Amino acid sequence: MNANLFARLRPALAADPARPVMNWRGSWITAGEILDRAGRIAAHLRDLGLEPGDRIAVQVEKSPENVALYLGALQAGAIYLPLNTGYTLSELDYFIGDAEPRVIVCDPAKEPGLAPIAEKAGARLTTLDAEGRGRLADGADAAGPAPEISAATDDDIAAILYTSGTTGRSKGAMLSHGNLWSNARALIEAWEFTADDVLIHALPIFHTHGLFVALNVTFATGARLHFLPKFDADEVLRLMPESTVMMGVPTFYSRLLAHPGLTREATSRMRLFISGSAPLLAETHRAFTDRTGQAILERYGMTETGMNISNPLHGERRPGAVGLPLPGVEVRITDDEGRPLPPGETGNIEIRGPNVFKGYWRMPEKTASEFRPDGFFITGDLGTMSEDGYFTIVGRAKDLIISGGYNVYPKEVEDVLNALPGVAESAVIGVPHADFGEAVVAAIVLEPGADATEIEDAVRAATGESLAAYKRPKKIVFTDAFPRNTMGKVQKNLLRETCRDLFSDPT
Ligand code: MLC
Ligand code: AMP
Repeated sequence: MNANLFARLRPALAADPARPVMNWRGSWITAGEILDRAGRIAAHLRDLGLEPGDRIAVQVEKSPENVALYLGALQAGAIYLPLNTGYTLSELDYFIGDAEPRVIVCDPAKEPGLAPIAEKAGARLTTLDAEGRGRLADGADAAGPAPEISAATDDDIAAILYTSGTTGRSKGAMLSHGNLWSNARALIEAWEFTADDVLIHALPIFHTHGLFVALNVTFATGARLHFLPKFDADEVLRLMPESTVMMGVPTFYSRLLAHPGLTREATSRMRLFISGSAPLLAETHRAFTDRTGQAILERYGMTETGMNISNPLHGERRPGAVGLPLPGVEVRITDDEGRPLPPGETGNIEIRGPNVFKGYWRMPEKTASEFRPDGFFITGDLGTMSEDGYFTIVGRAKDLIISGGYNVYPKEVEDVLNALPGVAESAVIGVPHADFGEAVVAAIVLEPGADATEIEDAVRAATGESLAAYKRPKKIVFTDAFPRNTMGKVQKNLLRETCRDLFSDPT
């Protein structure tokens, strides 16, 4: 049997082609229309020279055509490589040079800048805009019949998602068809997704959460979705009476709580609110229950593994905890040698299961260093398990900031700052922020004689040029020296303490 993820998602869509499944700006798109577009795009990608196993890099705005591109790429046997729409050309240069895609799909506005990068990589460049128009769509319109679904095994790679690293160099996590399908099935079972569900989809579709968790689960079950270009609290509240489930990052929930329209009545038709990608504060969880009578279901995952742990659909959804291992997923807490620790003790969170990725693209040594000999993947997150089996994330061994659900590795930002004349050294930290959970802050030690105002301008110019907006420091603080431990390492925890009220409301 063909293990291509598309072959597994297709049956529920093909069962009733006339069924409206995706609401985009007030119009419903049918299952048959989505499959038709995916097939045409698959045919066009083949015309462009794309062969099974080739990478296709995609940096386009969210649209139904972008979804069809994802499905069409799978159908054609390509390895789908989605890229955050906020990435700058210098970030794209690295991803494209590393992944060597056969085809790149970009917004027409990015084409002039990307053309030399594509040429260097030997890739074909084509376009798709936010309205779903461009050379890719034209090519699909003119394409011949859809190709057969490309044959794949569970172990073949379906997608590569880049995830930043503590060294500042991003790594491409290779996810197989089997990884993605096993995780979709585990979530369908745990959250009891059915064709009766209607999902509010307000997440971007270039990350695991909005792409795999939300779309694979929806398509596999024949559920429907309200597909929004981005999160908008007014729009989400307007759609709640005709929806059953929402998946979001904690910022969605804090923004909803700040909206007077969030009431028991407004949410009464919803059966499930899911949160993940960043820690949900227990106080947000409780405030949401007080306002709506509904307990948010928090779950825990990551790019390399998909979803691992989830609070139960039936049973206690514990504020501050991420719940119990998903079906088929093994979770353990270990010491630094990988020895399991008893309940109540804090250690490394390690994962094993059919959801765990195949390794980092062209980085065998890095891959090997993140697995234990018995196959457990070391997540870099720290946690604890209670006597009754609930897991809680208590911190991160990796130096990582999560801002509004996006990951920022300080090293990448520090490298940009340290290269500026006048900066003696820098330390980038995450500081509590009511909207984004954590916000990026740069602490800088100036070289003697350097002017702080000039450096602020230089930082804004340099980060604006080379880093996506969510990675840029929201505030810069200057200090004479950093606190250091006896090994000379900057004590970021102490810096964070000093800066903890930077974003607090003075009132
Ligand atoms: C936008 N900005 C951010 C930001 N998002 N800054 C920091 N962190 C973020 N997350 C910038 C904008 O560029 C803008 O900058 C300014 O902040 C204000 O933007 P905004 O209009 O308030 O932001 P908005 O467009 O509403 O976006 C906020 C958001 C969005 C939270 C809705 O970031 C979002 O959809 N996040 C979801 C991320 C996600 O899907 N994560 C899943 C990863 S998968 P300027 O300079 O223009 O003013 C994963 C695995 C798992 O983690 O377990 O799921
Ligand atoms: P990413 O690499 O973008 O997939 O981000 C994955 C990281 O997000 C994990 O390693 C965790 O640090 C974090 N994360 C995801 N879900 C949660 C959660 N529910 N609570 C705390 N952290 C989370």
